[in-house]
Amino acid sequence: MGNGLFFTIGNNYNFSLLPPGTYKITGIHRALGTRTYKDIVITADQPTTLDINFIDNTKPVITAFLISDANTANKEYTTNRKVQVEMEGYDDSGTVWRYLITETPETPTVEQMLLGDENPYTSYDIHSPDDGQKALYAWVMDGSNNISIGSSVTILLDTATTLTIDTITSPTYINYQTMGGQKEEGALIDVNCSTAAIGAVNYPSETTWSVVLSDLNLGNNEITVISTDQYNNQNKGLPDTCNSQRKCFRLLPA
Ligand SMILES: [Ca+2]
Ligand SMILES: [Ca+2]
Repeated sequence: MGNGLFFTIGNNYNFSLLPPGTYKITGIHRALGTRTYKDIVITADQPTTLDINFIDNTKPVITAFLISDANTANKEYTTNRKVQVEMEGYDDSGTVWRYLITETPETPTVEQMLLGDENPYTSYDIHSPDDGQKALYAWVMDGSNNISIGSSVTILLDTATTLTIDTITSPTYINYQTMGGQKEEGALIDVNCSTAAIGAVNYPSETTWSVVLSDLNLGNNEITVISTDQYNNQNKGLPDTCNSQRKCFRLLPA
């Protein structure tokens, strides 16, 4: 008897039967049959019962992870960044300590897990920019900071597109003008005006656009701006002056 002795503790094992020494003992989870190990030291005056706390080395698991459109319940396609979530985790200790959803496959750190929720998510806002196939990853952590393997699902995000047009100067005496505004990332801008020359549309950033119009006609120059995202959702510029439903430069005689 002594170092390295291996035995299994039955119910009500009487430790006083053991001679002094160091023992490696095995605990078997009643439900899972998983084993954990712990070294104990038995001394000459050992009491007959011991309070043994096994170290939890067993990762929790994601037992369910589903996302869907909150209105249609469609699991493959959504028009809303806020999706509905069904999520369940399990740990051998009986308690899942934290739940977390991420948008990258890397295992979160313990600190990141602690920023998660004590309860399973019921909804989630997709943060990553742009539309397209979105992968979400679910994670759970137990009370001993063991983090599960991630579970992932994907859904196609197809949001309505947005467009803004900055305030323009009108009426004006200058027959060339720059206009621009905000747009959805990934969307393309189309500018039309039958009474002026239209330059190429520029994209100073992923979410802004600008264009130069020249040779404006005297009088009203109605301009139509249409934003089209990668899934062909369209948004047209808001109504403006000149009795037009679109932006309008009124060019005055010099
Ligand atoms: Ca565990
Ligand atoms: Ca969109």
